[in-house]
Amino acid sequence: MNRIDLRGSRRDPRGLLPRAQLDVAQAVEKIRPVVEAVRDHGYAAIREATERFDGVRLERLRVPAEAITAAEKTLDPDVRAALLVAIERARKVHADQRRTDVTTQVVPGGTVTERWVPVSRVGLYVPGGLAALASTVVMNVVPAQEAGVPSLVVASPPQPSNGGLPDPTILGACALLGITEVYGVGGAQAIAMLGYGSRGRDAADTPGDGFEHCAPVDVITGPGNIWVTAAKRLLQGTVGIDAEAGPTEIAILADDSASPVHVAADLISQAEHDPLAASVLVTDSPALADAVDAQLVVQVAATKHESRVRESLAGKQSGIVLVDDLEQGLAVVDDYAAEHLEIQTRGARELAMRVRNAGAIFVGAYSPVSLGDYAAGSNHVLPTAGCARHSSGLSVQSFLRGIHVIEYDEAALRASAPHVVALANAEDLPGHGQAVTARFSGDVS
Ligand code: HSO
Ligand code: ZN
Repeated sequence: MNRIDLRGSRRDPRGLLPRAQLDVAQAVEKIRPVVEAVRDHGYAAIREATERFDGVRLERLRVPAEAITAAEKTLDPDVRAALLVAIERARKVHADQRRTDVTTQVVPGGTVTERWVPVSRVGLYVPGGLAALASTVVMNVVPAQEAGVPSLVVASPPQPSNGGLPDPTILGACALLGITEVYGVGGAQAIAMLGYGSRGRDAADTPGDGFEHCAPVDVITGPGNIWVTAAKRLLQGTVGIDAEAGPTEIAILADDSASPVHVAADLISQAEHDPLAASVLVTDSPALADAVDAQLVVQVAATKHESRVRESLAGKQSGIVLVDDLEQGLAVVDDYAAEHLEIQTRGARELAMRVRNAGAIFVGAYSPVSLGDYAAGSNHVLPTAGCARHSSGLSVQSFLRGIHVIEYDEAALRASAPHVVALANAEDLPGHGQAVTARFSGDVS
């Protein structure tokens, strides 16, 4: 791997490891006509785009209930059992994220209540083909369910290999989660369908009675390729959108107590996702750095997706950073704000508590990122590309709105009137003040 030696230097760590830049803005212009066609013509445009991009002729949008049930039955038993464990653990963690309404007595007779209300309908996009990740269904659906979202739908590309239905493992995961509304549509046209619904503005194009249309959702979440990301960007404002996910990242802060075998395996585990994935080791131990490099030679040669992993580890977004001590290491990882940060040092827990920027932190020798990807109970939809500086991963909170409910009685409003009037006049908006004073028939100046 690239080696960056920061020892004895006060070099600013910012920008040491350049992140992959995707040109989403350009992709937005390419998919704009598809999204607008779906908005205007609904199903007719979805069909046309699906034939053009996926080579599948659609006869319906919605996956029949029997196909979802059948997919659950054909799940490999070990995969089924593991999905159930993943779901149960994620439920435990996300159930604890639920929020309770809080009423604050601001003044005698005047209260503000914050009511937490789930959005009504959520659309989860699940990519198909190589990127069909059943665990991602769990990580998106569980927080929405625990938030209390009443209507949840999944869209996933039709697979010619599965008779034009979405990937069977995705369907099986939906069944285990109790999702019954699934659409076999992918790409930008799926995002547009979720955002605008499948009826289209032009009623003449719309199939009539008995056709199972997709109604528009309020929030769209889930990963996807650049076209999906571009369509989500275009739909933003019409619906709520989760963060744009870039290539995955792992940073490991380690000292000489870490096992080079574990460190190398963990770096490979995320490099396996994508040639653009970033794997970064930050250490104060040159001996560990050398031992990890040696381990990588052995482990990369034996890994299944060798060429992808090689490309990712050799990329300029990946590398080993040598620091004088763990204090400097902490500054480097904080600046980098990794999607996943492992701490494999003595006193790892204390160090982890001091980290300010990371999507998720994995503490000690027995908490690898891949545990979190599937079965720790934590969420694996996390901020990439440095967004951990300002954002969090997917959670129950992502599907809730906090609504302030304000209730003052007459005496409380009367006592507040001078303050409203003063500020209203200062902003030259006297009508605001009058809306209060009008209630007291001129007895407030
Ligand atoms: N590491 C990915 C999530 C994932 N890994 C799904 C395997 N399956 C992004 O956090
Ligand atoms: Zn992963």
